[in-house]
Amino acid sequence: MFGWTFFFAVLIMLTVPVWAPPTSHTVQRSVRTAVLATTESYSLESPHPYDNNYDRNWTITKSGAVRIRVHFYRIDVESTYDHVYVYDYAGTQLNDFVGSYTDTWSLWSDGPSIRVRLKTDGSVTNWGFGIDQIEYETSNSTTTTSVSGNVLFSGNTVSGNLETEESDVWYIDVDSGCARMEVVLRGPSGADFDLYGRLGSAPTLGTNDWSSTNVGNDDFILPTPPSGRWYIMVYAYSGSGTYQLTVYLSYGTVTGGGMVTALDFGGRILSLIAVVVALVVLSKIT
Ligand SMILES: [Ca+2]
Ligand SMILES: [Ca+2]
Repeated sequence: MFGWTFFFAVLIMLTVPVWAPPTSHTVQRSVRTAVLATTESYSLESPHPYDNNYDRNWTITKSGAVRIRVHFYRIDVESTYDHVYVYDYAGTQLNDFVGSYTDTWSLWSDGPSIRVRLKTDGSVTNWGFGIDQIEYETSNSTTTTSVSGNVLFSGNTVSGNLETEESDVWYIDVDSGCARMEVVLRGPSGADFDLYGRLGSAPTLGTNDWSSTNVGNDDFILPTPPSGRWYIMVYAYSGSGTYQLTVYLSYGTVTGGGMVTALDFGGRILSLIAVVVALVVLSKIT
């Protein structure tokens, strides 16, 4: 008899933590950036041979590029005394080539331009440098947002259609004294659409006041939202199709601070039962 009650008491103790209310139902996920890489031929030659006391810069620019690098098919400058420098878009030195190289890429300049410089001293001249290619990357993001006209009213379900990585921005006006804002998103089957919210202006993937990025559908609850115009973005993380979005605003007091979900509630009931059972068991043991 003692053995069984003790066994059940231990079992309940072990079980209870599993049913503890979840501390958070959102996860943060890194944002993918679509990038288009292009390699193209580009001809840039120093004088062959170069002169003594020579110092010249060449800047290569690709508008719209997020980074760029150059390919030297040959570099041949006097060791120690003559230099081929490469600088990034901001003027920071990337490379300092001295001596002989063939088939060499520079480091990446994280901007739309890159600068090459040849600087020589007062004696001994060699062949110089030759560039035959550049490689650059441009962002290929297709995300567009439209804000005007996409107004929401509490309890009214709206819908929209998105392709992967597209987004819609809606807004709803929240008055002072709002106890809770609940945002419910239902995406197309097999897709993963997410929610981003921001007070006062349209959210982005990187700038927002809250986000809900569960796999599949999302239900987000914000207790006591500050009053103002809340912008809510629906983002098609993966898949495409039609979604439904509903925002519920509750005014007045919401029991339990507005954060009690069905699972939380069930967990608390189970915890309560566990405590009562444990007390009964303890009273029998002692
Ligand atoms: Ca020299
Ligand atoms: Ca989701």
